[in-house]
Amino acid sequence: MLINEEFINSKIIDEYKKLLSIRLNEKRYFHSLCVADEAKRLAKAYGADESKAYLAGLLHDVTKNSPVAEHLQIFSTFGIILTDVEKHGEKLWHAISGSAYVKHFLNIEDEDIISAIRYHTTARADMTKLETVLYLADFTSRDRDYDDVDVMRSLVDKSENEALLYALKYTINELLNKGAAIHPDTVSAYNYVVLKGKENEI
Ligand code: DGI
Ligand code: FE
Ligand code: FE
Repeated sequence: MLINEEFINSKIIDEYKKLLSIRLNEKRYFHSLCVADEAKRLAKAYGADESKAYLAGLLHDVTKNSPVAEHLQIFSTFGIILTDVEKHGEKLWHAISGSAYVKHFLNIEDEDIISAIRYHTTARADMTKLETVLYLADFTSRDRDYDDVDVMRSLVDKSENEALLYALKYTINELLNKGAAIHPDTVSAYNYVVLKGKENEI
């Protein structure tokens, strides 16, 4: 891959931005640009590939504004079978359809990027560096504004694991308060980080 700055200013990235500006509403398009910048910054701090992080950040919500019919079409075309929790959690669909979209329609072959997009909403146990970077960048990008955003922003600069634990607790709490189902990958991600913390105490 080209060196980071060259890649980020390349025609390829311009083309992706153009596509996103058509597919997404203004707010979501801006969010995507912000997550790309934040993912690049965190990649540098955590030792992940900055260009891959930027691209994964840029494309992570590519199907976020898609109508139900498009998600369903992607699922059936690529043989994706949803679990019950996924069927009833429409907010989870864009991570699943988005990863298939970048793989099959944008011809992105890099499995790191594909899986970072796939798990950017639920997280999962034992995430790769790039998966973690994207998951956290989605919480701390400069467009974000929620109660604990300042805490999250200081945590990502302090400790990857502490930030991850805080983000997972925050999400699980929100879901509990809403009475929503918690995806098993989210539970596994939480358990994994908690147990890893205990191991380090021994
Ligand atoms: O797409 P974004 O808004 O940028 O952020 P995101 O992809 O993290 O999506 C956040 C939404 O996903 C939020 O409304 C909560 C929902 N979500 C996250 N984890 C789970 C979940 N919903 C269910 N049902 N279960 C989960 O484990
Ligand atoms: Fe998302
Ligand atoms: Fe997002």
